[in-house]
Amino acid sequence: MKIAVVGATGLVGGEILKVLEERNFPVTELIPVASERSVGKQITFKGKQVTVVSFEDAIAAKPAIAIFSAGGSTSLKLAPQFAEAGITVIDNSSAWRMDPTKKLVVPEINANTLTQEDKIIANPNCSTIQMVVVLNPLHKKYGIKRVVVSTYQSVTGTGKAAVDQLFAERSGDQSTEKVYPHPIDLNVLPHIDVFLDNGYTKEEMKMVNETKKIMGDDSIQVTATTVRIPTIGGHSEAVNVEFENDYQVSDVVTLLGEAEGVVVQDDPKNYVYPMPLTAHGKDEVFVGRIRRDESQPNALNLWIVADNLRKGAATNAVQIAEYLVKNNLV
Ligand code: 2RA
Repeated sequence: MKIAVVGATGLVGGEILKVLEERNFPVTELIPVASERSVGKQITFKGKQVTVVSFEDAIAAKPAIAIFSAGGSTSLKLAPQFAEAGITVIDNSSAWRMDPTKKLVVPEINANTLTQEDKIIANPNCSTIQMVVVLNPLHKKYGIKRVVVSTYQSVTGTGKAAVDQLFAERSGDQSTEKVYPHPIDLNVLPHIDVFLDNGYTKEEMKMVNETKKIMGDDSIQVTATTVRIPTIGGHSEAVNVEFENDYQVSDVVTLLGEAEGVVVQDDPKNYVYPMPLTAHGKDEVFVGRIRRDESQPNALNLWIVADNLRKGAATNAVQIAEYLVKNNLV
């Protein structure tokens, strides 16, 4: 199958190439695509050099699927052009996520809603994906009323320039481009994406709105504080959940242990809990610190970690592509 990766030279684009390779996705021809200034560059895929092409050449090559990771404005402009050419677009930007005519897909939860008619499929925000993979099985069993989440997000979520800023600050180099309005090394920024009129950031409202859409239940109340921290391995989340019904902690552990895409790491006495350092480069979502919230009836505390470039972006997109292929939807 011919596959285009739009934004192939970016951090997420590079991860998509790795994940396609590792998961042995049936690629007959890889078409790396990027903006004008990267056209002609070489990228490596399965040990071979492949030349980056323009958007126009990619559409003319008619891949079956194009995985986009090129930002919202590129996606708004180009995804419809790819779709009109019969190419199924899986888009990593926020451009289409809340469009009621587009599906917002986490394969473990709602890939079964996809049809051949879905020509632009939205990949959710990284911090939302890892949370809903864990919450969905709990919602099915106990009914979630309310979620309070605080995130600790990796600089890789901002992109390569942010990783460069972190390491430049750490080495004392002041000349590197500043992506954040403040230093990030030895600091914590309660600020991800832009501030909105309601005082929340766009990242926080993504977590609120996307959770309801993916889990197909507008009654789930979510409130979020999203925070950037100086790490690169993945995003971490402290999640407080209030259920309709009571639960046993041991049943929650068993349920999550059996949930698709979830790994329980919960043995605090032996210092076992999820961390960005151990989640880095992995496709699963890790959950630990599973404990009763003793201040509220039917409430639970969780600690969730995943590699935001993997399950939060590349892996989720490739899993959608795998589902399309397996179910003859492309
Ligand atoms: C971040 N959620 O971590 C974004 C990336 N999509 O900044």
